[in-house]
Amino acid sequence: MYSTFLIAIVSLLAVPAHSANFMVTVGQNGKFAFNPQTLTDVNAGDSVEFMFYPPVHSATQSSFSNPCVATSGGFDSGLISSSDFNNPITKNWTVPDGNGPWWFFCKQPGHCGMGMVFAVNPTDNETFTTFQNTAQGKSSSPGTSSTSSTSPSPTGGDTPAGNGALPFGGVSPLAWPLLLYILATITL
Ligand SMILES: [Cu+2]
Repeated sequence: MYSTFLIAIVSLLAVPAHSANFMVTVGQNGKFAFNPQTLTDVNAGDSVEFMFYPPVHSATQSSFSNPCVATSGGFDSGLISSSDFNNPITKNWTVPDGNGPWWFFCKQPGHCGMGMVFAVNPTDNETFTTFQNTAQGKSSSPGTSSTSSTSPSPTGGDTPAGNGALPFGGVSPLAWPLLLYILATITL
């Protein structure tokens, strides 16, 4: 009887705090990027609110090994077409049971290849950097680069969004359309 009481107390203490809501912009300021690009310490029952900016983007679940391929049965906002730069269209994803990681991309043609990807709870073995490099077709080696120092990933909530340029393998996301245009011109 006493132990039952104790178990009841312990399970009450184990109940997690209120679920959190994380806001993630998609394509804000004309960038082919999610912001933040990663969320960490996300728990089951939390929700991620994707905020879609013009012109057309999606938040579509994929996998670490195939960043630009939709996972069957996974979350997919569908292609969201918006024209109002001040009032993004929002879609919510409720985090399922488990610790993740969960991987996402934008399925509008061309965007994933420019590194427009997003991760929830990436790990030391499956890092966001590797995921994004794979998306860009730049996967150098399957090994993990455990010694490389990466800049601290923004954590959800308390990091100011919409700050300066995000690293895209050293190339500004705004430069990608220009690069692609130049490449297309050269091959013509
Ligand atoms: Cu997009």
